[in-house]
Amino acid sequence: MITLALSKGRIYDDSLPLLAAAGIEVRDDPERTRKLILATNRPDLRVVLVRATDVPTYVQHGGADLGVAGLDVLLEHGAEAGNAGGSTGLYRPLDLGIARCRLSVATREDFDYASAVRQGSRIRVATKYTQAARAHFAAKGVHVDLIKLYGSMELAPLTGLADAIVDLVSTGGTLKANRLVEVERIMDVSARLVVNAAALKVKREPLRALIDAFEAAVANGAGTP
Ligand code: PRT
Ligand code: MG
Repeated sequence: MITLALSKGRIYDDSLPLLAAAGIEVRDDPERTRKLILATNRPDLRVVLVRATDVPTYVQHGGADLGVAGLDVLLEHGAEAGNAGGSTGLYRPLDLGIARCRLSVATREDFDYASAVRQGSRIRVATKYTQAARAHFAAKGVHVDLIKLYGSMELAPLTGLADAIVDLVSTGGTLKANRLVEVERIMDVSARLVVNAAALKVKREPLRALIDAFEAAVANGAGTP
């Protein structure tokens, strides 16, 4: 049996066309069932639904053989695992090009980020992405006090909790609705296929075939809308 870890929402939705292109159909709709293990048209393949941030944990520890996770999630997970940039036991073979967004710095419209940076001021930055943020500001030589949040980062500059946030942006609608402006793009983000390294040895043939099928689907543009 091969177990594929996905998270509900955009990762699942964007993965479906890639799965279809690889000849895989999921038997249940995650929005309509409370099941966490979903069968597919392949008797040897099942999908497990986990939180987006738990996908690398499942794959790393063998709760799933492979999974789909955003680069943002992988970078933060790697840092927590004490291994910035990548995690032991996690093989990252493929950029799926789905769930695309960017990690950016945003501030209130009336905060002069450029001059704060130029003057070498200490900037208070609220974010869920502390690892990526720390690396970014360290590389720029900008002094920051990082404030870890778990959600609704947009609120931080509006309440005076922070001068800036580091958050994911796709349409920019959320920033705009909260009168924030994107002042710096840190990196482009997309979802990656991750595979348990030990499983890749034990279940080599079927996992290789699956990775190849995903690769072909990506190359044929199945993941791009
Ligand atoms: O929502 P939950 O707490 O369960 O978990 P999650 O937020 O980790 O999962 P989910 O499904 O929201 O995101 C899964 C992955 O999708 C992320 O890890 C990213 O790699 C990717 N992704 C792509 C995004 C976005 N686009 C995105 N726009 N993840 C989050 N957002 C959020 C962003 O944080 C901000 O609040 O959407 C808002 C901005 O969107 P715009 O369109 O208004 O700019
Ligand atoms: Mg979310």
